[in-house]
Amino acid sequence: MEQTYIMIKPDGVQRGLVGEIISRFERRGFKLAAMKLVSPGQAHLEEHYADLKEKSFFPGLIKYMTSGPVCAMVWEGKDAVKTGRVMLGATNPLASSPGTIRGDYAIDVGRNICHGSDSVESAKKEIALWFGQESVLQYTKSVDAWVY
Ligand code: RTP
Repeated sequence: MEQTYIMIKPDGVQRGLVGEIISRFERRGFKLAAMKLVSPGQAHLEEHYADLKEKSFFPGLIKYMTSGPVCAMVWEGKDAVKTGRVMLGATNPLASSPGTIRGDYAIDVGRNICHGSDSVESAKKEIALWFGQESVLQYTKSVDAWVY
């Protein structure tokens, strides 16, 4: 089954949206494979967002992302990467449809609550960066037989 890296950004944690976001992925039928609350350092975030380092908003993005703890998660299921992005909504919350996480809870592109891997390849890199040798669990959920 496909895995994706989903991260609740500092504003999502501070606004008390961790439970809400986890709940949406659980209710959809995805399986939580790893989760931790961490305060990432600047170098770690610069690596995560390495492809954006030439963007004018990069310094502000790093400052925002180091402003508090984030909730790092791995979610697993059929088409988890693409579906995870659909559930998050567009990068700019004002362009996100109601019913998506950003469309329901955010306004500003610089405070858009959550991150989701944009491809299976990035998901693999991001899971390795955020979880490294730590265990991403493999287990059976009996409800899976009712989801698939
Ligand atoms: P993410 O990586 O956070 O899931 O976001 P994304 O793929 O939808 O968007 P990306 O273009 O990779 O941008 C990463 C994050 O940078 C911030 N951003 N600010 N114009 C701006 O001020 C601007 N544009 C992007 C957002 O936090 C975005 O999620």
